[in-house]
Amino acid sequence: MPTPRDLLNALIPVPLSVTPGTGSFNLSADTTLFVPSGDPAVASVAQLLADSLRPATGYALPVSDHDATAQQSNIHLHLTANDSTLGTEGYTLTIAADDVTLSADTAAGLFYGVQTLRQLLPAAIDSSSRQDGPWQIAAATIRDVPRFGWRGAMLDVARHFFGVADIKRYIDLMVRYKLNRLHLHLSDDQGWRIAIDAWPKLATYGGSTAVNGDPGGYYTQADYRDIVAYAQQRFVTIVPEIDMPGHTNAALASYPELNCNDTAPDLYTGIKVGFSTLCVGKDITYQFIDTVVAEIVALTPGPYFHIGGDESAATAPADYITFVERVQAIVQAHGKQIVGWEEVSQARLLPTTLVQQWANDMVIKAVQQGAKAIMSPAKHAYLDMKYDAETPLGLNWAGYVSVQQAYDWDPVELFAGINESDIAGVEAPLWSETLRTFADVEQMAFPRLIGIAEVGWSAAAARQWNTYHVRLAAQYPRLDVLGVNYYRTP
Ligand code: TNX
Repeated sequence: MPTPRDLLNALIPVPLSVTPGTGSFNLSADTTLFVPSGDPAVASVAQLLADSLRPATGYALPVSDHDATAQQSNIHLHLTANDSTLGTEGYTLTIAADDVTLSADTAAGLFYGVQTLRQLLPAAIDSSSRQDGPWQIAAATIRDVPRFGWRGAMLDVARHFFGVADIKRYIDLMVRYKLNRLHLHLSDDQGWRIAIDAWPKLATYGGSTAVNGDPGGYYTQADYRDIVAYAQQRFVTIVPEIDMPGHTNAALASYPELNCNDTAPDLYTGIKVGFSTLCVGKDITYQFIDTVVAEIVALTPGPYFHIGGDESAATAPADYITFVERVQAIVQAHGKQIVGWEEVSQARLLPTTLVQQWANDMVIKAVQQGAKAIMSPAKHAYLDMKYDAETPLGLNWAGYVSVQQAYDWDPVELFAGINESDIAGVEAPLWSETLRTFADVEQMAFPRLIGIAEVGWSAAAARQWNTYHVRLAAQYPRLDVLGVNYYRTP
């Protein structure tokens, strides 16, 4: 069993600074969580903390805004008045023998401090049934600020569909490691996964199947709102992606008028890419996109809309550029910031557009136009790549991505000419051609996603594989308690 002090050295992502103190704090049946009065966002963070600690401890852990007591053994959440060094997501966590004090400029910062606090308790804290304590936390002062604002995961719900409960579980696992963007790949050749009222067959027909003829599915707009609200409460921004002009067979099969020859193709359940395209020359194409964007934007409080744009081999190159520029204007008119896969770099981009690197160096062209980069290099960050030759699931077109390979890279070292200030952050995509169940998703995502989370949060100088893999081993008992089907390194 690791000691409280051991856990202080096992945090992932590794914080900016950890200064050990003397003794330890004891979470007890008398512990109260104190929050400032009149701040529902902070109270919600405290409630999430209390909810996460109650099952294993069996303690009441009330949340109160009457912090007038001289009692000890409490947890205090404070909003600091403009400690500009903490930024919008940083926090300070002070653990003393008597009390725990968590401070941040924002509720998001407090939420990240809470995730740190959870990792400082024994793994049994995550059990859904009552466990024996003691529930001690080593005394320390921790100051922590993320390196990048975009710390993402992407789930391909198009090749195989994963329901609302699965998405919530993914969010729960992500936020433990301080990830803050969940990009949902909502449409592809094999399935359209969100109901659009004005074009209902997209979901009911285009969403009816999946790779290999596996069951399809789609989110109703109520489901989608539910996901967004759940994510928002946990400071995760949902980034919806409608992939276009390629990767659109499901839409083309649902509505013949979207095809240049007015003929709907069959639904597709294979795994080839690059054969479908919306009809770039038709007005109805842009009416369709405008409606789809409008309906999704109405469900999306986050500032981003991802237009895909990858692997459009069936679109003529000049048409591709025309298309991306027109769609960029549509999304801008609906008030969202555009995200696109690296191929969109060939078009004239808005300076606010974000470009997601995955296979090559096209993103340099985007950065030269003032756009910022999201780094998802397939050979490090693609969670659908096999770990090694023995891995039963996944693909290997970008090579094998071992646990070390997923961790041991740095976003600024990928391309000469792309500097820290050009980079919005990192994202780990998980494509689901070979993943039929959520247990399969967990097998590919864990533990590699934890490494990507540290790449996104922690300072480059603080990251080393030699110390990381020891800290990662300390996470495995937690994943065991949570029932995560993670990949065990041979
Ligand atoms: C390439 S990455 C794709 C996806 C596939 C993935 C499989 C990207 C933008 N496009 O359509 O699912 O490879 O790894």
